[in-house]
Amino acid sequence: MKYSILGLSLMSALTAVAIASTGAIKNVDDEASLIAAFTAANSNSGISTITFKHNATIQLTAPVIYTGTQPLKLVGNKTTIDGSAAGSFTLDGNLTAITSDGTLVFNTSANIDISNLTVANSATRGIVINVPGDADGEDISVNLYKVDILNSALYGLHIDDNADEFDDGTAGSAIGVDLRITRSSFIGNGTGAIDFDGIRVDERDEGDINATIISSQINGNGGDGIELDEAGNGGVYGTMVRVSMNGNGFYNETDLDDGFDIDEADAGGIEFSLVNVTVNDNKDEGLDFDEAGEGTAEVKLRRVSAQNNADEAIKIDEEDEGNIEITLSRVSVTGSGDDGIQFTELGEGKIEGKLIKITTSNNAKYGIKMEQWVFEDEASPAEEAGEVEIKKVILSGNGSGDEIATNNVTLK
Ligand SMILES: [Ca+2]
Ligand SMILES: [Ca+2]
Ligand SMILES: [Ca+2]
Ligand SMILES: [Ca+2]
Repeated sequence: MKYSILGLSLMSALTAVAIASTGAIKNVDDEASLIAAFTAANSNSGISTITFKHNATIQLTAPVIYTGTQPLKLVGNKTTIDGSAAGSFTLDGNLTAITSDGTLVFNTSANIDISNLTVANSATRGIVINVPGDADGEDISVNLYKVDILNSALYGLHIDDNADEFDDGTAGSAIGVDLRITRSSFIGNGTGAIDFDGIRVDERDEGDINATIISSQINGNGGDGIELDEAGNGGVYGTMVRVSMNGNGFYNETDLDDGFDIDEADAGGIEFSLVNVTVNDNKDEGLDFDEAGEGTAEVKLRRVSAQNNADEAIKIDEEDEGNIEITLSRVSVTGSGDDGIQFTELGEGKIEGKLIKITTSNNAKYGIKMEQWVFEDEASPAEEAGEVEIKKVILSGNGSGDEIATNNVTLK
């Protein structure tokens, strides 16, 4: 029997939960039973599933922390975990929040699978996954299905493979992060301190970020809706289908934030596809993709609508070796506070691709601006021009006129 190896004191705590012979813990429905379940899983690698009672509400008084090495599945059964008293943070002189707390914390490189669970009102972060610095082997896989993370003071979901307390520098583990999110929502997070996002992935050293997000809402977060932050060897790859990223980035009035922010540095590129996505009313850019170092930014947008974003709606910046490669079709951009669509390519490399069935209207500056430089603002082109195919592209009412603005890019 699995429980025969558990200590007596733990056994008494486990009276409210049942451990089946299959390695599952069932009927979690309050703080004591949740702590008991995590404590059991931390000491017994045979425990692979923790199942909650249907529709329970669990009030936590402290973070609940997983430290096991086995893959763990949480079956939420529509339970809500209220983290309003689960931990705290302090503000330093720069108004940066400092804490290691979260409502649910996983200190592991094992795969984490969570379904049908709500984490609400977290005093710090909602769900936190800390990848140990010495992790190696397979990438960690984080799979969320019908998970709602609502109204966290700091990050909603934070996957942290960055050894630095403030997520600076390039020290992290040798593995990457595979994130899959389906039918989930991240709403109203990041309203307790500056620069906290609905979803934040920090990946450093070796390894990629792979993100697949399907049928989900990432709305009304104080920092970015979602930020994927990768440095060191490796890139950012992924797909979003049927996702909204609306009304994010309002918390820090002196440095507003985006709907979807990708920062990729060092070797490795960005390859991201968005299909049936809305990016409206964000307080900085809608989509803000930055690629630096060796590597290309390859972005495919299909049926994307971006309205009333305070800065550019769709912005891609690429530096150093590598290209901007774009395929945009059925994209509509209106009411941006800067250019509607802005692509800037620097260093060695080109802008290449297609714009098909695009409308861009009533943006404060250009509807579309595409600039290819070796060094920004060089007097004359120092390399072969890029080429972008234009088909059924309509610009109207843009503040800087309704021609596509270019530098060293040929439209055909
Ligand atoms: Ca890594
Ligand atoms: Ca990289
Ligand atoms: Ca590059
Ligand atoms: Ca380049």
